[in-house]
Amino acid sequence: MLNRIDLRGSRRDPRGLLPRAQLDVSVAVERIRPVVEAVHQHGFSAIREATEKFDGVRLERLRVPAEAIAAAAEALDPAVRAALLEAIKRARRVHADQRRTDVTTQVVDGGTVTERWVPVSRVGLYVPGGLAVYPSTVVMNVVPAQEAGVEGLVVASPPQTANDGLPDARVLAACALLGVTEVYAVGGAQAIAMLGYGSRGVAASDGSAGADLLDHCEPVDVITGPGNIWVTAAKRLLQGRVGIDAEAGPTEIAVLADETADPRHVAADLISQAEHDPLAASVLVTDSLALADAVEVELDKQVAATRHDERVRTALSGEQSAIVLVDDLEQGLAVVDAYAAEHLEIQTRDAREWAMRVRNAGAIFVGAWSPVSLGDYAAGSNHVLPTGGCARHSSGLSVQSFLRGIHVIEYDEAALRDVAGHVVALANAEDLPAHGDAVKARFQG
Ligand code: HSO
Ligand code: ZN
Repeated sequence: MLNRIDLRGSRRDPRGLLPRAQLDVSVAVERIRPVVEAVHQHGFSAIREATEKFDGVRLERLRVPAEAIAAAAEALDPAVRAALLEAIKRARRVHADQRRTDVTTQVVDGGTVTERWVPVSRVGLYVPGGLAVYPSTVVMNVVPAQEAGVEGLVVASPPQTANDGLPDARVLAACALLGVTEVYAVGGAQAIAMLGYGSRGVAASDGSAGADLLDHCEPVDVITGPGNIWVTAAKRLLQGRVGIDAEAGPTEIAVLADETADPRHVAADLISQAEHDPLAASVLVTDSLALADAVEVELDKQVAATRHDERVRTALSGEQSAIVLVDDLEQGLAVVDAYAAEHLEIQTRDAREWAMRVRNAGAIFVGAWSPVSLGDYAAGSNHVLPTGGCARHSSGLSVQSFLRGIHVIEYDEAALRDVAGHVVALANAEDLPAHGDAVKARFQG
């Protein structure tokens, strides 16, 4: 079912070896630009129009009433409630440890620089609908923002015809369990535009903007959360005006395994992420031909029995999924490092040692008892992770995503006098003498 790439005996450069699902976000940006611009100009009326067109729902109001959120929490299946509470508790423990303390450096006598960590004021968290609904993603977005100390937390999620035009009930219930009260039933590019520009519209005077609407969404400072290509395109368009987390593409799992791995587990893990999306990538890198063959056999068996078999089969047989055969784990490590998977499992002898040597991955799952699904829901780690090779330069969502490190500089007279000559010399070297003058002025009669 999976393509095989045989690197045994080959010295091929592993960079670019594994094809990735082709998603052209720049084309999508052009498609959604008019929607985003309309929301900027007209606010509510444009959001309503886009929602009617793309979601088939006519919104009377954007904001989900408090009673609906409470009712969703009330109706939540007790097992799901207990699971969400446990997931929240574990995520809080991990993310609370990510909080930063301010650091003051005494640069010289009388001169300090303090790095002060300040949360952004207001964030918009996007929770997708689509092929699946994601109450767990509510947890993964909200917990780090709360632990960072963000005061204004807004969730946007597409309205579901099946839930009377409200977001999915489990998403609403997760909001309730986390104490989030500002939730909007808006999805897609129009949701991102609403979060970035607010819902009032700059052309409110044309009477179409719903200027009198009681539940307007005010603009946020940062937008996070995964979404489909339209959401990603809108985030790219809004970036700069607001901060965004990494662009989320289709999910990926890479497994580095040797002959000690259990083929049933490896196959199950490859299927678990393929279940998200026909464009999802599942990659096995192994030095054991016997394991590769056994995983293939298992995949045939398990895919036939899995619920979303069609989606999984499409993902596994796509060009973005593969079994890569290598001579040894050293070569395997080079392959997974070059690939920079969103999720990387290490199922080998001495797994922890191999894991410590990995440079590029969104998250690393070590050994036989740490499957990606554990991290998706209840390890305490975050599941909003860099895809598409972005793990080479970016990290997953964390408390840090919601903080700014502000430098606070405080020198006294003697300390400034001491360094004045250097400032003047550099200012002159850059032909910016007024910079030097600003320092000199303080020491001239
Ligand atoms: N594997 C997804 C997250 C997720 N899985 C949510 C299940 N629900 C991207 O990391
Ligand atoms: Zn998942």
